[in-house]
Amino acid sequence: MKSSILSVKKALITGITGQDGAYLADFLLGKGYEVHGIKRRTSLFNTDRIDHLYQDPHEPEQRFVLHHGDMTDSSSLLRIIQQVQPDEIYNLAAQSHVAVSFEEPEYTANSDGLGVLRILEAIRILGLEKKTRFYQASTSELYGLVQEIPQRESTPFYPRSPYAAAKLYGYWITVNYREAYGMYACNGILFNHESPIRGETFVTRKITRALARIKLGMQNCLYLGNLDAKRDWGHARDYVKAMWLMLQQEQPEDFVIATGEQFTVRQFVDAAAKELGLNICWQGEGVDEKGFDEQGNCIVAVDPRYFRPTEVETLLGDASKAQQKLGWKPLILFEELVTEMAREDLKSAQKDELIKQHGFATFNHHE
Ligand code: NDP
Ligand code: GDR
Repeated sequence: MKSSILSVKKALITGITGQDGAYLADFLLGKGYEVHGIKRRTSLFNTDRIDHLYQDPHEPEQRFVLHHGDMTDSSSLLRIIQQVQPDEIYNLAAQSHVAVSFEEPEYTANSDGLGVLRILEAIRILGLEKKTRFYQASTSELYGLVQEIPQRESTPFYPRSPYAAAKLYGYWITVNYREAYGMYACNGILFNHESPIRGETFVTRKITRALARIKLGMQNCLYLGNLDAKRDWGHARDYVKAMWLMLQQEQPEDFVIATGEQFTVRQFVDAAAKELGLNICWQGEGVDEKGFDEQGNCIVAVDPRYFRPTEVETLLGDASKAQQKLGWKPLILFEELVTEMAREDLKSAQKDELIKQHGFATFNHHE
């Protein structure tokens, strides 16, 4: 029927090939949205996380469409937004690795800071201020050197990396466009959230992936940086729902999204090892120089290469505003998250091992 076709909402997701983009696309398709995503050109396929959503472009009704674009390229963003005329934009694209931001600070500022401005300006230039609602992927990294425990919407920011400094600009330019032009624009200040499709170089996935491989004898040692860092870890599936809820309110506001529980990196290792039935032998506890203890057990060792010039030692969020106003609370907590990630990584390690046993090489990815 014509009327129902007309009422289909359109969402545009930048960073659709990332962890959150994939979960959000799935969620919005389930809500009946037409979902458009921006992916950047890469020499290898980068759509693994969303391949299950792919629709043959020759099919008549397209509900999932990908566009080539880049956060550093205004004209591509302008063209896509003009073409799609979205009701909602979720700006998830970013160089999102804190440690890498110390190595590529200028690029990080460009994509994570100015990139936000480019989208807001495109909305304004195209006269979509009253039509298009905007979500900015802000972060608990803004709190950095924390000024208050737990952190809430009113806690002062103190960024501790080029990534966080770029995101600080993104946060404030979103607030400014809301105030200056009456746009429906909001910041989700999301604390760390993970899943089995988390990027392999973030600490949680690095741990579950490595321990699964160690369990199968495919790897000897897991090298990590600061084991005492404390994080408030939730599940990405819960967090993308909060993003959507933020764009369904009468008034645009900023919200902290977190579990309210905190664990150290070391505790994450212990929980994952327990799930996999592995004995962890920590560096310095009867371990020889090659990285094995006397029984040949695996170890976890500290490699200062993974220390950051300035570290965020502790993060703990208070999401009571989100609970009150959005009716949001996390459904998946630490233990269930670790279990799901460890089991999924064990399955993929088993698959890799099988491929290897049948004479096909599997490659190690270096972190
Ligand atoms: P990922 O690193 O998994 O995904 C980032 C996405 O951004 C990928 O699709 C990536 O493309 C894309 N991207 C990177 N640079 C550009 C660019 N220049 N132009 C276009 N696209 C680009 O991050 P997450 O899914 O974990 O996070 C989503 C957002 O939320 C990010 O902005 C992150 O900073 C923020 N955030 C994340 C938190 C978390 O714990 N996960 C917590 C708080 C905020 P490609 O696949 O090609 O690399
Ligand atoms: P973070 O996530 O920096 O919080 O940013 P990450 O998983 O990279 O680090 C968490 C903590 O673990 C310590 N750590 C290590 N980190 C990595 N990556 N590799 C290691 O070997 C290692 N050893 C210890 C880190 O020092 C840190 O303290 C994530 C990203 O998703 C951001 O985009 C997002 O904004 C924030 O979460 C909220």
